[in-house]
Amino acid sequence: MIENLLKESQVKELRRMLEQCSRVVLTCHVRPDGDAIGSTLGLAHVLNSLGKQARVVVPDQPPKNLAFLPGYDDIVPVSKYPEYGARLMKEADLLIACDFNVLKRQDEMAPLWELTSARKIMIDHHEGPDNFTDLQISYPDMSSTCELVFRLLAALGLYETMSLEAATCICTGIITDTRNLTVNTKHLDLYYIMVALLKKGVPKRLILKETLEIKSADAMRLNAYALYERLKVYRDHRAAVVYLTKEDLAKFKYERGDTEGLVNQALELRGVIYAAFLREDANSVKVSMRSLGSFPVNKMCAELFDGGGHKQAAGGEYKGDIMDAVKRLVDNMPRYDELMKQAADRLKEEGYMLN
Ligand SMILES: [Mn+2]
Repeated sequence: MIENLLKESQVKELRRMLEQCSRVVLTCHVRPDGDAIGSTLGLAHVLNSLGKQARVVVPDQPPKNLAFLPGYDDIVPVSKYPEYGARLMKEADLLIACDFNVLKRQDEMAPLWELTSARKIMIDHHEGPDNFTDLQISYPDMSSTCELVFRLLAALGLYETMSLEAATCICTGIITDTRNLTVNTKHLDLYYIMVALLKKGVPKRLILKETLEIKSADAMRLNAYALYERLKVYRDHRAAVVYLTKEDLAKFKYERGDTEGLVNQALELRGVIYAAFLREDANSVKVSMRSLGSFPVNKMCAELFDGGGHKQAAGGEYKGDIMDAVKRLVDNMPRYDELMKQAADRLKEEGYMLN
């Protein structure tokens, strides 16, 4: 029931490289999320159970809301342990890069790649990967790197040996990148993959609670404040914009991840087809956009905010004042009205009640 969507030659090469290695470093992008940590830790569990010495070495500290994952305490953040991280990189004979497509996504950790003579594999689902590994396993169609990891393990015949710990990590990446199978679920057999993971005894309720539902009181109030004070709807353009200034963030003791989901909430408004969330950072404005149907927020982010991403989920950055960034977005909305109308017409045809 789970289809084999993988290139046979890649699976073969992966098998060969895994057979030959003994010391493996698994790594991911800076500011890791559930998919980055789930895929690296999940693979580490599997490789360790095969008798390899696998370690997860990441650029910076993973977020606290992933601390429930088995193996979390053994992760080595290079920002905290630079020498130990460098030594593990040097000693490795295989380096597996998960959930990123360009080396600069490793930030301060990228230079460590020059220290190692290990063979290198990319396992990722972002579009337009750079060529910086010996084996590039890149499937932009996949919901998550964890979906890809599961398919690879299944193709290698390792499903039976997958421990509950490994399954829990892999399931977490699928759940966080798809917001519990509500977005990005292109392959229908992803549901069968979930069944296969649940059969291992994966604690789905715990994963949902820890990754998608838990918030601090400050974070909850920050979100409420944002929606009450800083949300504006532009009916004529079927758009919603919400923003937070540095002062707003300081008032509610903002921590990374606190505004996760805010842009999706703005998109829940009836009649709205695209939403933007702008957050004032130390020296720039971070922009995050979401859309329904065919409206391409990646185009908008590329043209207005030097960014990009997927059609329905994209991001960018603005160097300057936050109110200027908001103005830039709003002033440019008419330019995208034609695309907005096309998207709206198609959604109506599909039965969406847009008003
Ligand atoms: Mn991902």
